[in-house]
Amino acid sequence: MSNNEIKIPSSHPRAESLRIRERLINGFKKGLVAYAGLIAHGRGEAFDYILGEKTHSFAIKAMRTAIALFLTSKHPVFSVNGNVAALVPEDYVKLANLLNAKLEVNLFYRTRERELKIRDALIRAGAREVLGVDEEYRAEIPEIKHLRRFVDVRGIYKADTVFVPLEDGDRTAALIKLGKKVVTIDLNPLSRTAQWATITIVDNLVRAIPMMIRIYKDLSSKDKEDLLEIIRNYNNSEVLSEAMKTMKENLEKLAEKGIFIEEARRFQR
Ligand code: PTJ
Repeated sequence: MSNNEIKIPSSHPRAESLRIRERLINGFKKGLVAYAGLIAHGRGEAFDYILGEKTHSFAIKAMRTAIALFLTSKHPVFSVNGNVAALVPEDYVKLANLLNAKLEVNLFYRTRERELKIRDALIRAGAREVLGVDEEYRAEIPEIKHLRRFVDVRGIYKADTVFVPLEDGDRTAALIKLGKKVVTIDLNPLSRTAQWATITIVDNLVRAIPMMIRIYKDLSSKDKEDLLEIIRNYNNSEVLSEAMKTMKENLEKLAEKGIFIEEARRFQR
């Protein structure tokens, strides 16, 4: 329980959203999440509200392509930040294990203490190996100016495909310029990361990762040629367009009514 000590009744209309928020606050109290991670989450919540807090077909399309890309990559690497470690540690580790992807701690607000705590959280969640915490394997990507430039030679440094949920735009751009494929999850289709990534999954991390595990089960038995066909048919610009149009249409529908909560409307004069 957080320091507010609130117990969320399941009858609360926003119970699920409050539970997720609580998970993040607990992650913050344990030292996994950065201060800015709380702010980032609030931003995500606002976009999720406009999406109707559900997974849309454009996100499923991006997830299917992402799984096809991971399955056909030589060195897929899953980057881990504080929000991922607090919100979806077990499922993230499970998906990485299924895809034979390396897990690497790579923080924007980098401190040694958080790195080690996140590594431990991943190990508790079932990770066999966690990269990004051993000084002896540290390499630098000079194109990145902030602390995320330090990567692991066995991981992001040599990766062909990197999964970076909730990422900073500069690093995404730098990884792309280095010739790597980048998959992100970002509820904001306008963010620089969403714009730069090879594949942008506009969905909530907490819905997307379990859904990707289900998609993996569907795609893992497919031939390589079928997977490559999925990748060839994908267009990230179209997917971002669909996400923005869905947000626009949702807002238009809601704007027609103004007050769209019927019970609240009854209390208006
Ligand atoms: O743990 P660290 O030090 O590596 O820091 C991680 C954060 C997330 C604080 C850092 O990468 C950061 O500052 O990210 P930004 O630039 O705030 O971007 C985060 C993006 O993720 C924003 O576009 C949010 O809308 C989006 N977002 C937030 N929560 C979710 C989300 N997208 C999907 N699911 C979420 N739950």
